Amino acid sequence: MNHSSSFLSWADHFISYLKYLHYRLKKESLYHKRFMMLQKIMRNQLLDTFFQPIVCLQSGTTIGYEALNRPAPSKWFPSTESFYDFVGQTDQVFLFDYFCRNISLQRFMELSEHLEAREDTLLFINIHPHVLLDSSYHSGETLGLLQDLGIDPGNIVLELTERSAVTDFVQFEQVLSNYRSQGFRIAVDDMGAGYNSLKTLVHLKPEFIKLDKSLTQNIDQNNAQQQMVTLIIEFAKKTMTHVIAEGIERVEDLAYLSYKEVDFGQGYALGKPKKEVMPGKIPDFFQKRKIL
Ligand SMILES: [Ca+2]
Ligand SMILES: [Ca+2]
Repeated sequence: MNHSSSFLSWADHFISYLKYLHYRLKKESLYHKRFMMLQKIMRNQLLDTFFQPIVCLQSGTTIGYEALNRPAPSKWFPSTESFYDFVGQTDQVFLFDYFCRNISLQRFMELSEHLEAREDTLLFINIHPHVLLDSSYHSGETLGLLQDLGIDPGNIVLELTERSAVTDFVQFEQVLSNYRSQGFRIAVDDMGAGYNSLKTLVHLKPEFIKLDKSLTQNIDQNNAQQQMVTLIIEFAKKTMTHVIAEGIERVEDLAYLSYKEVDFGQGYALGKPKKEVMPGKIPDFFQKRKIL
């Protein structure tokens, strides 16, 4: 190799290295900016809480609401999903979970005064299963906040929502029984998506099973979904568990799921998530169709 070609090869390496450094700096600076934004969101409560009604498919009564927290779209987080993905990469998961839980409870109390049967209304709160398992997390903190706000733990349903695997079921059952003894109820969220398998149902014995939209949407046209949902409904009946079908947007899905005697439903066809606490409704034309 002559001098000029060895210089060229060295220069190539050097340029690649500079490019790599540039890429890393850019990535780190993006992370840093996003992290600062997350801190700002928590500090200044820059988060909207939406309440989506959960409706009894037979009577049309709203039994409760799921609290959904979303940051306003920003340059750093163009979508809610990108925001939650980022939170999951940081060491702020527990803190953020705690922040969301508190803000959901406070806002629900502020906004639900007009409800007729407020004392019977349930509030569904998403919670990361690992938060419950963390030894430094004390259930007493949530209880204390509920007491301050005048909420009975019996009105709170904890949705175990993260699509990550629960592996230590023995420990988890103990933690959940502690919560239940305080009055909380448990829902297994996104059933049919990710890791929430039938095994989870057997071990966690939830009071509610929330069927993921991947099982409920277009169910009238999909035999495999119908078989799976039928199986879960039968299991639920035998174990005295309530089923909530999520993602109901089409009247055909609503018709199929109420025909199969699914207890409750959630989705745009019954009520969109709103910044106010507004009861949902079975569409009028659907009610009429049922009578005819
Ligand atoms: Ca949920
Ligand atoms: Ca869900």
